[in-house]
This record gives sequence, structure tokens and C-alpha cells, in this order.
Amino acid sequence: MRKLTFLLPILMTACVANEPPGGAPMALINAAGVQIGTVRAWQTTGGVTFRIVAEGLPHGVHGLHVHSVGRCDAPDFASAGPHWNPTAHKHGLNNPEGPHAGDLRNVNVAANGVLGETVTLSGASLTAPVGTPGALLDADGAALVIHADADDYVTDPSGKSGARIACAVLQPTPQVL
Ligand SMILES: [Cu+2]
Ligand SMILES: [Zn+2]
Repeated sequence: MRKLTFLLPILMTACVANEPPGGAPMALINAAGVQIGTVRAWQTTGGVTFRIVAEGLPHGVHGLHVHSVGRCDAPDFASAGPHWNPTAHKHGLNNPEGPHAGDLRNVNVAANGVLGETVTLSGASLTAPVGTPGALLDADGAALVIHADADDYVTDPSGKSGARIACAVLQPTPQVL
């Protein structure tokens, strides 16, 4: 275990070497409370882009959302609260009454359990002052959550995406490009 803990940051650094620079890597933890990867975030004109690199996840398609509280208490991550939804919409990228501001597209975990995806949350900001429309980091922060199942993009409140299996507390110090 000590060897894995030591090697993981090196592995992650190698994996993201060719990606755009983000802020300090944020820890992605699983339901056992073990770090399985990192999330980097950076601001673009269209929103916030997240680069997620992890291992040891179940193969397949998984729902991904920004949740409204920056707290990842294993094992169920209920502490992260509901989807980030400052404009009081319903869940789902394909929901006529949606989406939540924190709804993202699904991500794919490879057969070997590795996840490496870059997704953008449009309209969001990690740098706007608290209270500004789109400001992601309000007083209680925000978290990025990966679910056990795919998000159907329609069903309120979570797209039938099942249990929360990984979580990262978003940090307010991204590099602005
Ligand atoms: Cu979620
Ligand atoms: Zn949602």
C-alpha cells in the first residue's frame, strides 16, 4: 500500500503531461476513502474544464456531476449534497426542464479500470466572486462526483446514475488561462 501511494502521483503526472495546465491536482477518492486519482480544473471562456485521471474504477459508462457541497465523506458521499443547481432546473442534459448547472456528460472507464477524460462545465466559474451567477465555489464549495451507473440525461434528480462511487472536493485555486 505504501508503494502504491508513493507511485500514484508519479503515474498521474505522467498521464497528464501533455494536457493543458490546471491548478493544483485535487484528490479523487473512492468509497473506501482511498485516493484513486486526481482532478485538475482550469477556467476557459466557456466554463470550467476538468481533467480526470483515475484507476481502479468499474469498467463502463458512469454518470458525472458537480454536486453542491465541497465535502466528500466516504462511503456514500451523501455529504456532497444534490447536484449543483443554482437556477432551480430539473436534472438532465436532455430534460426540457433541465439541466442542473452541475450536469455533465457520462465518462467511460476502460476495461482495465482506468479513467482519463476531459469534460467542460459550461457557464461555470471557479474564479467569479461568491454570489456571481455561475460562481461554482460558494460558501460551502462544490464537489465532482462519479456514479456507479450511466446518467440517462433525463430522470430527475440524478439520471438513475446510482450510487456515488468517487468524489473530489473542488479547490478555489485553478490556474486561469
Ligand atoms: Cu451526481
Ligand atoms: Zn443533475
